[in-house]
Amino acid sequence: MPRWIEETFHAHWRVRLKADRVLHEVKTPHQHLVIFENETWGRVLMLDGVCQLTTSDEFVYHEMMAHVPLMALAAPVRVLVVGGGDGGVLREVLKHPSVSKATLCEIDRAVIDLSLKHYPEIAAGAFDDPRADVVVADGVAYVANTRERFDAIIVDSSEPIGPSAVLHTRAFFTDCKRALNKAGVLVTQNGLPFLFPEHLRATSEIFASLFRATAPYLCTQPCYFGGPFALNWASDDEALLKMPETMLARRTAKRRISAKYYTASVHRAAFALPHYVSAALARSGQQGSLAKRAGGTATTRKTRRH
Ligand code: SPD
Repeated sequence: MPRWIEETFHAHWRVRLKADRVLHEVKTPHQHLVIFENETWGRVLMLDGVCQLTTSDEFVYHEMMAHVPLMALAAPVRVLVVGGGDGGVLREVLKHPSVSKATLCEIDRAVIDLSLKHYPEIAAGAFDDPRADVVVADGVAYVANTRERFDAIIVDSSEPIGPSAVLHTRAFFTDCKRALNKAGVLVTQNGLPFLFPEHLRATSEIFASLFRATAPYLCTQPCYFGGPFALNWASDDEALLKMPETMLARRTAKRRISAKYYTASVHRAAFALPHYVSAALARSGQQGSLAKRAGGTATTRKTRRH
């Protein structure tokens, strides 16, 4: 009798994947973790009943989390990844030759160890790169206490439930801002706007109150069922959102970034929002900010509250 493993995140519907072989299942000190094989998707990681990645499509999310902020920066040097224990974002960050240190702060050692064991091709050696600094710790405490300053902070969290809930709060994003260099960029995963517009709205409101320029952007991640997946961008450098496609293309070539999803034109286009997404943001009172579009990017400006 084959086992089917369900995503249990949604109250009224379930997606289930056939587990051809369960490779590991454990209740870690932080969450329920299961890794299994599926003929269509490859190896699958689910945490607390939510699909986090599959080896067949992980490149989409990991490339867009890393290259959109880093390609906008002329020469990113210090990067912090919060979460991301599978190493996929770290792998993409380390493709940028100017990066001299990439710190990855993951709360759950089991995610790192089991990812390396069951799909080492995702990290692809990133954890052994001398520029990688791997810290097993609570990301909230790490960001609150670090004296380092980063050119980019990438929050590769799971959903705002369980151990990741704190990674979606104003307090955490405020500390991220403090830990960024002046023209640094913060990006976070922001869920499925079709199903959880309030998640995107809440993060966007926090970002707009902390930063001069914020904008959600989208990618199509096949294993995250429910439409385009949102990432969210915040920075005090407004020019970074207006980076011309030609410049992004030049940097991609110069840095010799090979990617399967990211291109300079995808980068620019990702900030174009379907109406239902911008309408969800407008409902939060950000109408004015969304109206301020600069070459296809939605730039939000609000009074800073700190
Ligand atoms: N709906 C799941 C969103 C998960 C985001 N994090 C994925 C981790 C992959 N590195």
